[in-house]
Amino acid sequence: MVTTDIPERLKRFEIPGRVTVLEGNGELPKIEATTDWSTAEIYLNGAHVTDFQKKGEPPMLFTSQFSRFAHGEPIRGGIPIIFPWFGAREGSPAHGFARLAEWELHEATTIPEGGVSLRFGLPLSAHGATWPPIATYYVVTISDRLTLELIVTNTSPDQPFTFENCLHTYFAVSDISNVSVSGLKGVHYLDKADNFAPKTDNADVIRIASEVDRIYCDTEATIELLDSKLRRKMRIEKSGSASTVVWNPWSAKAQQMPDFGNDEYQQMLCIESGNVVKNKVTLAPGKTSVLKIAISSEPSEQGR
Ligand code: TA6
Repeated sequence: MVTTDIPERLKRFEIPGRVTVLEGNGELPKIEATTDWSTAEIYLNGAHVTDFQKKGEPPMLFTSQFSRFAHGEPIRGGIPIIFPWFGAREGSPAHGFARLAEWELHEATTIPEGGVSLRFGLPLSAHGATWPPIATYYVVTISDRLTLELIVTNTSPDQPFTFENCLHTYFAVSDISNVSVSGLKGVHYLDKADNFAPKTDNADVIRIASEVDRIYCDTEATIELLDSKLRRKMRIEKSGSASTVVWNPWSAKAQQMPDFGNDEYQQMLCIESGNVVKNKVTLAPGKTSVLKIAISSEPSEQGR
């Protein structure tokens, strides 16, 4: 049930100068975190990180000017949590129910040297009655980097649990023409923009000049996203993730998306870490899986 006093209920998690709970867009509760190095904002709706910015740097995440902000609707941008399935599923919401649910904030703490850690839980009510018993947590740690952990435990006494997950991260870029991506050379991928055709790209870096929707499988490699205009390199280090998805809708698809500007494809690139398609996860009863990524940045003198 939707209540308007949620921010008040969350006030007990506030930490002066570090963690503030306030009303965000669409009157949704939002947490603002401030650390010695950075700021971040997270909506309870989807446990959705919509902003991460290091002091003195442009934002690292892109969120659409046209995003919906409403209970039960996905936010366009930031880091949607894709779980427990990736992509379309007949009769069910695309990309699973985790990004549509209002998560609970369980804990907010400071960490040594001025960082902040927030722990969220996915309420059982988000699953629906027929879903297998699982416990799902999300830990967001903000410091000079943004670290995210999606923790899933199969609480069934006797049934395995199979799922997909993905941290569908929208990176902010100066202009898509200034961007190159490294870390995926020679890795097999399924080209969703070409009817899931299996392909391999042997170029040292990927540049984006048209629609790209690629599911790279069997790779735990660190990815680097170089923005030559900003002279910034963003890095995605990961563990517990065997898939990387690279997505930019480009112009024609952008125009079909009601919650995305016609030209916004020029300002973003999704590089998503998770376990999808052939890398889906099966958890034995009582077992836990952790998908962890750390997003950092450094200046880069490298041009194009
Ligand atoms: O991860 C890439 C993708 O699956 C694309 O195919 C694209 O449709 C995108 O996610 C966005 O999906 P959404 O349901 O958020 O519109």
